[in-house]
Amino acid sequence: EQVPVRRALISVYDKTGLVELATALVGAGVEILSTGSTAATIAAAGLPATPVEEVTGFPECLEGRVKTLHPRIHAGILADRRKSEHMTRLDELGVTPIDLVVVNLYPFTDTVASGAPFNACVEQIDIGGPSMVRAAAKNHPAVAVVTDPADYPAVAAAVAAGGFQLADRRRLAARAYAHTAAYDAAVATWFAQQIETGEPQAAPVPPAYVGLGLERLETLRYGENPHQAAAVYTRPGTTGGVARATQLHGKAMSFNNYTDTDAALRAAYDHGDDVAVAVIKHANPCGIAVSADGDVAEAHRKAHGCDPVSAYGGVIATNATVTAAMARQVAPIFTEVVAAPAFEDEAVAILSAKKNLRLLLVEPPAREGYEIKAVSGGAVVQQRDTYQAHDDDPSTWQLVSGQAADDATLADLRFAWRSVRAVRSNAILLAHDGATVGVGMGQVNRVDSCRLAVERANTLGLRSTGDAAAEAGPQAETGAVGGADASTVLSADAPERARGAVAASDAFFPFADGLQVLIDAGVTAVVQPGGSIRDEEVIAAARAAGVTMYLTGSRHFAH
Ligand code: 93A
Repeated sequence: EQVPVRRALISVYDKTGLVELATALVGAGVEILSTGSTAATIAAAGLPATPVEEVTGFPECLEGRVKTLHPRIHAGILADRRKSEHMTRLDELGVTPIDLVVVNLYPFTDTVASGAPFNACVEQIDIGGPSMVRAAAKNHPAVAVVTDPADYPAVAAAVAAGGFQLADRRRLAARAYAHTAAYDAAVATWFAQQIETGEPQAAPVPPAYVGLGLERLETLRYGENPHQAAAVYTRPGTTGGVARATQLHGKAMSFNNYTDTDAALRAAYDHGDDVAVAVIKHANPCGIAVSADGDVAEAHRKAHGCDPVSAYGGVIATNATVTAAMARQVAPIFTEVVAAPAFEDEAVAILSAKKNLRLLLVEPPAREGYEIKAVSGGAVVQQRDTYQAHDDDPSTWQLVSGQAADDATLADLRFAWRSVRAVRSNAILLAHDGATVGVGMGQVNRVDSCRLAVERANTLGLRSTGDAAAEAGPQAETGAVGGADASTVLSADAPERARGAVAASDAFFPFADGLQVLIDAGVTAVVQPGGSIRDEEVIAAARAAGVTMYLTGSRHFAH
């Protein structure tokens, strides 16, 4: 099972850790074969490396397009060591086997992200690298394949210890295929977009926003509706945010995708260092959740569970790396966009199987800056409602009714207060255990928002059919989605999730009636700005019910 490494082929674009790895391999008596600038880097460190040309007897040519694409390389990687015919044939052909392949690929995604022209992007599609990676992974019973410089120390250790075990080579092979699948998915998506876009169209939107310092990035197929012309603009100097995202997979982003993704990012990035996931539809949260253990898959399960009916066709954003575990949960749910600062390769491979799902790599959005809203005859411009506002800290709040909240309740109040500002006003948000359980949004009076939050909390939840089901993930389906082991189902007799929940209100209660709706539903603690001329009535209602109430002193409308 343990196969010693005698010969390694190293061909890497990213030279991180290369010299350290080569030093270790040479120290273990391994012969290194290498391509152009990789070989030069190794030689410059005073280490021996055999150029691939010496093995192939064929010069690197066509501006580097053909380097390792040669039978002497691929036969060396692919020969099945368990078959004597293969080994005899290698001998006859004078080919020496290759036991370790270390490759990282041309930076295609970075090139696209840099705004390089079409032909320059095409040139950065690596052909020889993925061929070697896939060949080595196929022949994992004998060959180890490494695509990530982070693995080099482990590689050096394994080689020194006499070679890799079969289990290691299998693990590396699985990761290698996820890596090349993600790479090809990025190429395919970009290519399809080039065809869709075709020749640059005449500008459908006049460059009126130039005066606001914005630059047009791209023309969209249409706006909020198909009869509206639209384009995406960026503010020069801005780095993060959805306008600057790199798309890894899926159809071109639509106008509504941009605005919903922006709302989702805003919700996901509003929780400090906590790992958070937000699911958004029509600019409002279907669910938001954090994971105390930093487990993004858990946060997604909880966010999805708030309102699985509405999550259908939604946009998901997180402030953490999308893991393969989260990707497996998302895959069965019809979703428009998944936006994140990073994705595991395996997650990209899983989600890329969904033709229409857009995967967006997004740098954290800027916390400061201005928002522009067009009004007839002009525009209004305002400073952004900052993430991590000063009133996030419960120690700045004033307890006006009931007992001081215990730690768990206070954590939920803090979560609810940070979440409610991602909800369109009038906003009432119910939360429990780091997750929203009921959201009342967009009503023209607060009492209706309270009713809506309670009604949605008590009708839309996931009901577990068994204890294990709670761990099974969001399998609730809305017709078009099929969950194989749907041990968690959308319930007709859902639990009363408002009972025992905490509530946040984006602005003060003008009367006690809205609060009374929450009290009657069993809400135990409330956080709200205060500042109504009827605050006394409102606080009296809370006191009469023994409900804990904190005032924050500031409000967070969002329209
Ligand atoms: O242009 S290629 O598609 N043709 C090849 O035959 C080939 N062989 C290795 N790209 C090829 N590579 C890639 O070159 C590797 O994947 C790696 O990214 C890069 C290393 O080249 P160098 O050692 O010259 O920097």
